[in-house]
Amino acid sequence: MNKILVANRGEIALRVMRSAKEMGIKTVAVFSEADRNAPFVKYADEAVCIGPPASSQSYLRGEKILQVCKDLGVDGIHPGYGFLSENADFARKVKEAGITFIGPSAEAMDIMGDKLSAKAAAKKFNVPMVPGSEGAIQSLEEAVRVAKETGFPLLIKASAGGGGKGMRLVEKVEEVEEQMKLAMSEAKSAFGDDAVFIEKFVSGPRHIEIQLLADNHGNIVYLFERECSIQRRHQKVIEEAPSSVLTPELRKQMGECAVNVAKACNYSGAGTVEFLLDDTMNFYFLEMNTRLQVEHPVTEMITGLDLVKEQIKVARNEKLAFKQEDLRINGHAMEVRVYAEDPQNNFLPDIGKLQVYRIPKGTGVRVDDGFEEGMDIPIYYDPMIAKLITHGKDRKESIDRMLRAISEYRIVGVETTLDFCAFVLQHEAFLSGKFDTNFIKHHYKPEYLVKQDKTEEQIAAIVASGLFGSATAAANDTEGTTAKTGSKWKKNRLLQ
Ligand code: MV4
Repeated sequence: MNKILVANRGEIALRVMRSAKEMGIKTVAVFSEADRNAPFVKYADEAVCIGPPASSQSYLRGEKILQVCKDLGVDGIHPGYGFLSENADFARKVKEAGITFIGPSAEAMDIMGDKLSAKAAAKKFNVPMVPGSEGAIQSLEEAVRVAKETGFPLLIKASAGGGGKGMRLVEKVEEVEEQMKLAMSEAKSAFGDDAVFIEKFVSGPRHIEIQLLADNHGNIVYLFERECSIQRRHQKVIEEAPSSVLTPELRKQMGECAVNVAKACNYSGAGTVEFLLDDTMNFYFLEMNTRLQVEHPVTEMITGLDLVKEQIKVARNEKLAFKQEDLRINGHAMEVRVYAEDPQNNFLPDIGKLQVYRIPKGTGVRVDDGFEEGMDIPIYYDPMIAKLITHGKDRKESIDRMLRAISEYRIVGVETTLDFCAFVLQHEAFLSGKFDTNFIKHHYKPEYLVKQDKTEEQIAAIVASGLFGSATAAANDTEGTTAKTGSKWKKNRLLQ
């Protein structure tokens, strides 16, 4: 492989290109008009504008991207995450064009993209499932019968859904028929497929996912787990590896089950198997993500591997250079997602100009970002500014390091989730490891982040950034009147 096109944008496009560069592989960026000045565009050896800002007119245009590949002699495509990364039809077209798709086969993506076929495949390998229906529910009568057998509360899930999309909670038998009708019509309009299934509702579960790596020669290893239980409306807030609750025995059991899920779809490349873990430490298969995930850096920190390099090596048909016995967990890693969202205002996206943007540094700190000071956060895409990752000898050190790194981060111009993350990291329930996917619902109120005098905070942030002159100029710029002033919240301070 001599030249890779990255069919993505932002931090992940840059992250992929860095690994390609280390491997001596040329890189091509494709970008929308909104990303013309983005670091990933400057970093690439070649860059081509593929359309207007809207994703549907740029990053989702598979045919256009394939044309760029042909024009520039590209021989591999890395899809990153989101956009076309889990689109089996795109993977098929890439292959038909004689280009290597850096990811699993279209067939594996088809099986795992449909939750019912994913469960059917995994079931053949004795992977534990939440009790519920066998396959799609065919009638309202069947729904009522299965619901009674399963017990309440239960979930109706869309087979074409996933990641929390297309789920309905049903508390009692009288609601089953109505909720079934609603679930099916919603699934039909959202996904073009009305197939739904029933699962018993696991209350207060933890979200544990296993990172896998498989080559094209039948070798599969698990790179241990990530715990992603701290979520808000199915958006992950904090991820860590390893989980603070898995024993070595449970880790091995879940790892081997995940390997079986990969076998069930003849998987190749990097992939992730999601499990729910209940309060009695029973685990259940949820779904498999057939892409590199946002939170992959925590796995890189504890294993010492570069997952993008591994993906590229697998795509070049190389054998994995290590076996399961060779792998060890080294220390502990945390990741927080830094979003341009306002935690005081229902996490509404807060887009605008990064008037001051200074990243934390030092031992055990990694920042994967795709912005520079002075850039605007575009309104067209996910408002994630950066991923802040720390590594330490144990969980405590990774948390202490994260709090230190958050306190060094300087962002003026947009509200961010940094202080909100600091709140979570200092909470007794988080520190003790006794938390589940309801943490934010149970423990967070906007009042817990203390409002601070705007002017005082703004001056403090600008002075601390060492950019007094330039930031003052920016703040005085009359054309910048829509740009907000800095973070209003006291750093790392907890009410109560
Ligand atoms: C569940 C569940 C409880 N019981 N399934 C949400 C995302 C999707 N991957 C599956 N999800 C859930 N499925 C049963 N049978 C609870 C969730 C869930 C959840 C799972 C992982 C992380 C955060 C979550 C937040 C709410 C609900």
